[in-house]
Amino acid sequence: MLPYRSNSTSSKQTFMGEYMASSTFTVGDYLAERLVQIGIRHHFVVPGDYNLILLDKLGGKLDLFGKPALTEVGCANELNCSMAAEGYARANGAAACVVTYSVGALSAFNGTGSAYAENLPLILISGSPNTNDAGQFHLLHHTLGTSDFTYQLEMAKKITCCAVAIDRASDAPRLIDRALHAALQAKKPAYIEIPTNLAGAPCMRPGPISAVLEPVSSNAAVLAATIGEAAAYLHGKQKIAILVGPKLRRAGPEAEEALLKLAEAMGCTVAVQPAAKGMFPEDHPQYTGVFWGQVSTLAADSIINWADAILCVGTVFTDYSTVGWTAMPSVPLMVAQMDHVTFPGSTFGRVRLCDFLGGLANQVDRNTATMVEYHRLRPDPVLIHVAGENDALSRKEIQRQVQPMLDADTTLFVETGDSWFNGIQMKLPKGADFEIEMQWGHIGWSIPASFGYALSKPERKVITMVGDGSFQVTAQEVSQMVRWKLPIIIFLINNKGYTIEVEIHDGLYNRIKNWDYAALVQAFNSTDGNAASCRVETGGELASAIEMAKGHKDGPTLIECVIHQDDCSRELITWGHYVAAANARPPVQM
Ligand code: TPU
Ligand code: MG
Repeated sequence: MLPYRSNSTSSKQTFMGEYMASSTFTVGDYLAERLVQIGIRHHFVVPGDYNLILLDKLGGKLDLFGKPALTEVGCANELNCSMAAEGYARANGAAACVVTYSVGALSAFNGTGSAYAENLPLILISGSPNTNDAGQFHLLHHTLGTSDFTYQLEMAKKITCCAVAIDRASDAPRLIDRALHAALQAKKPAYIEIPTNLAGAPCMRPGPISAVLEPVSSNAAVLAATIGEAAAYLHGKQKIAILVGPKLRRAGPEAEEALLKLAEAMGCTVAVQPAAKGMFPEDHPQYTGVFWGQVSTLAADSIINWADAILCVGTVFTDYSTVGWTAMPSVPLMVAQMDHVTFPGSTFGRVRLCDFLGGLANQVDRNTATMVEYHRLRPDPVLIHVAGENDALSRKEIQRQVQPMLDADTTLFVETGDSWFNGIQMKLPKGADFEIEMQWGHIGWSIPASFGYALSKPERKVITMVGDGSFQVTAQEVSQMVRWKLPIIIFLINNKGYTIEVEIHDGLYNRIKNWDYAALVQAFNSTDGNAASCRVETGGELASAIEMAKGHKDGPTLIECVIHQDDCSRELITWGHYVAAANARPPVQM
């Protein structure tokens, strides 16, 4: 790990020095304590003068053994910082991103939007102007050049479940707790704004953390009624299927376990939406693939379209996941979400997903009709062509060679682009995990997000598949993988352009400047880094590069895989046609 910054708050300081006696408990200390108590161990930062005292406080928080309780992780810019925190929240359950006012926060809003869309409790913390400046109508740097300093809070309200600005130190405990509680409950981001002259201001000590952590429990009467309604919905149906969506994981491991129990009690087929890949074990006999209409895997669509009842769990139906609205299930749905369940004609609130699924498992009848039919429909395993050593590298050959790298310890990150389709077609062995950002779909997400994820779970083998266009958006953050010596393996698929956009709608704007990606990573090494990188153009070269990557442990490995510009998956082409058609629908009202 990196040498830790010295705790400059332990001695008196001159700048804002009046609050700096080491024994004084401050607003910054309060925030640090709460972040640690909710399980955060790293905070992602870009410094700026409005947040420096706060950073000192967060970095100065010590654990019982006198070691830093929060490890500060500097990022190259605030977009990457927020995306790294987003990835960390996927692995850790919550994350913190600390930035400066406006110039930092407005960039970090992007990763915050991702956390909202992807249901992750990312705590965005921004330093802000001295509390005296607004009343004195001062014009300040890093602002719009007016004396209104409320705009950032107002903007944050739209992309978080709770946004608070601390105007007085005495309000800090209440407001910080409110924001953290809201984020953890809703699995959405929250925003906390701390003026530069309040981070070091004296503050009350926190009460028990249960006030922040305790989940809202199911209402017993509603739970019983919901389970009764669900049993009635399923009763008399002949062909029942389960469809799992991405919100299942956000409801916690208890919900995933309860779903497994319910599925086994029902004995029916279980398909997943693309963004929920890996949320039901792929080696389970009831697993029937990824359902997204015509580009489904393992013929999941044939069974979902045959079913007369679909129990949807954590599902999200969007233009992308329904392949341009061509794959909305046609039967009336029962949809169980994190805290409510909806039936055709009724909805029940204050029901925790794990309680509902677990309770229903004890009340359902076993009905294997969809499994019986699926055995007749299940496609035979595809015969995979092994390319010759000197054959030009192809998308399929990359897929074939990456597949055996996936094991129980692997987490596969797939980026927007054909990497989505290539990754979704891969088979996840038991224990392997899959991360995708399909709702927000920000190109470049996978580089900082896999970095943040790997910091939280260094025991996992992280593999990232990313296109050349996406890589160019956030490439700098590979340098943090170098700095932290994280052995992330990046497969950069260089098809010389924005192929996913080509398949939706082509134009010259989809061509990009080619880079020497392998050389760029060497530049990040400078004098003290140990990233490995290479460029491969044949199957044989890829095989050697993978062997090299497996042995490279004290830094990332980037393998630039050069393929032909027109080499893309059939699924992307099909999906692109339907998404283009959905985008092109004429206005209903002119
Ligand atoms: O495999 P391939 O070539 O499709 O992937 P690559 O090279 O990463 O290209 C991705 C192209 C792409 C764009 C430009 N996918 N979506 N977009 C639109 C877009 C623009 N800006 C952001 C931040 N996110 C986007 N999704
Ligand atoms: Mg590309």
